Amino acid sequence: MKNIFLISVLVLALVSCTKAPTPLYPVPSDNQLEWQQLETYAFIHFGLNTFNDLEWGCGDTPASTFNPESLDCEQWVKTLKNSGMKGVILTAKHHDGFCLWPTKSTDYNISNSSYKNGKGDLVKELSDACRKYGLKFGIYCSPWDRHNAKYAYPEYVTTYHQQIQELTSNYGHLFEFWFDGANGGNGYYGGANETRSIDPDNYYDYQRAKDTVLANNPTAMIFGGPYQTVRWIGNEKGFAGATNWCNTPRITSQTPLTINTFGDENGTEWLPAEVDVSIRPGWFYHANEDNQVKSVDELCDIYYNSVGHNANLLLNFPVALNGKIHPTDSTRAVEFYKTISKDLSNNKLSNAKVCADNVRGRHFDASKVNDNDSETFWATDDDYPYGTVSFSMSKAVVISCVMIQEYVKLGQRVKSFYLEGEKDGNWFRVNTYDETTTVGYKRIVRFDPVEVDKLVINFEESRGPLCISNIEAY
Ligand code: FUL
Repeated sequence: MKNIFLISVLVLALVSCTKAPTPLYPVPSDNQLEWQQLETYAFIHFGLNTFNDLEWGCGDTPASTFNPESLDCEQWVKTLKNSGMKGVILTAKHHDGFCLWPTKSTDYNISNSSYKNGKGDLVKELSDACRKYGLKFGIYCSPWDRHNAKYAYPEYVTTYHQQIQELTSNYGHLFEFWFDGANGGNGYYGGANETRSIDPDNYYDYQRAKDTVLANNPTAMIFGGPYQTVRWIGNEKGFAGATNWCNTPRITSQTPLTINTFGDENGTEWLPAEVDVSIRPGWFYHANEDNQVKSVDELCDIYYNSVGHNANLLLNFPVALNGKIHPTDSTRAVEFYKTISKDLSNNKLSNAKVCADNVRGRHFDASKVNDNDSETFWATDDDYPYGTVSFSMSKAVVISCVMIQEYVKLGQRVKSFYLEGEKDGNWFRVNTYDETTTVGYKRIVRFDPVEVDKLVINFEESRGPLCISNIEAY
C-alpha cells in the first residue's frame, strides 16, 4: 500500500515536472512580441503632397503651399481609436523633403508655412494627442529627399541623421520608426532638376541611424533598411501570404519579395511582417478619390488576410486638405472595427470540452488552448511533431471561422493543419477559404458556416513538438 502511494507520488511529481519543449530558433525578442500583439495601427500620410494633389512631390513647391485651415490631430486620434487602431505612424517627412516639424536641419519645414504663423509643429501636436488618448506613436522619415540640393552627396546624410536625432529625441516614446524603401530617381534637388541614384544599403549609414533610434527609444521597432526588426510584406495591397513564417533570412534590398510575403521556414532571423495598405487608392488625399474609399467588406478582408495571416496591419488614412480625416474614411473605418469586433465576439469554444491525442504532461494539457491565458499552452512530446485536438460542444454550434495561436516565445512551428467537423455522427472536412499551412502568433481561417457537435484540428506537420496557446471559433 505504502509502496503504491510512493510510486503514485513519484509518477505525479514526474508528470508535473515535465519540461516545456526547448525553443526552436529563431524566437521573438520581448519587444517584437509586444509589437505583434498590437495587431492593428494606423498610418497618416499628410504634407505638401496633400496640397499639391500628388503622391510623390518633387520638392519644388514653396513651404507656404502647406496651409491646412482647420487641422485637428485630436480628430484623427479619436477616429483612429474608434477604428480599433492601437497606434499611429506619421509621415514626418515624405520624399518631397518637406518637414512637418520645425527642424533645424533645413528651411523646408512647417515653420516657413503660414500654419499657426510658422509656430506649428505637427509631430508635437500628434504625439501629444496620442499621449492624451492612449495611442502609441511612431514616425516615418523618408530617406529619399527630392528637395535637398545635397541628396546623393555626403552632406545630405548628415542632414538626414540630424532629422532622425531630432525626431527620436523630442517627441516622447516611439513604438516604430519607418525607413521607406523608395530611393533615388529624379527630383528638384535644390533646382538641379536631375536624376540621382544611390546605393540604399550603404549610402545612408543605417547602422548609425539604427543606433540613434534605439539609443533614444530602446523598445522601438525598425521598419526597412538593413537593420530592420519588422519586415515589409512585399506588397501594398493589404495581404500577407497564407503561409507566413516570422522566420526569414537577413533581408537586404536584394532579397526576393516572395521572402517578404511568405517568410522562410529555414530563416534564422525573427522578422514579423507588417502589411501596409491605404484606405483609398493613394497614400495622400486626392478629392477625386472620395468615391474610392474601401468598403467595409474590403477592409474586413484585409484584416483577415493580414492579422489573420500572422502579420500586423498598418492601415493608412490620407488626411484631407482641411487637416481632418474625411468623414467617408472615418465612417468606413469605424464600421469595419465594429464588424470585426462583432464577428469575433462570441467564442463558441470557450466552454467546449477539449482533449488531445498527445500531451506533454499536466502543465501542457489540451485545456490550455481555451483557458484564456496566453502564457499557458498545449504541448506534445518531443517525438510527436503533430497532433490532434478536439472540442466537444454541449450543444451544436454554427461556426464560420477558427482562430489559432502558437506560443511563439518558443518559436514558430506549425507547417500544416486541417479542420474536421462532426454533426450527428457524420464527419466532414471543413473547406477553408485559403490554404491551412502556417499558424504563428495568430492565424484566422474562414469558411462557409458549418454546424458542428465536435470540431477537430489536425496539426499534420510541425518543426517540432506543438506549442498551441489559444484556439477560438466564431
Ligand atoms: C512607399 C512610398 O513611396 C509611398 O509614397 C508611401 O509612403 C508608402 C507607404 O511607401 O514606399
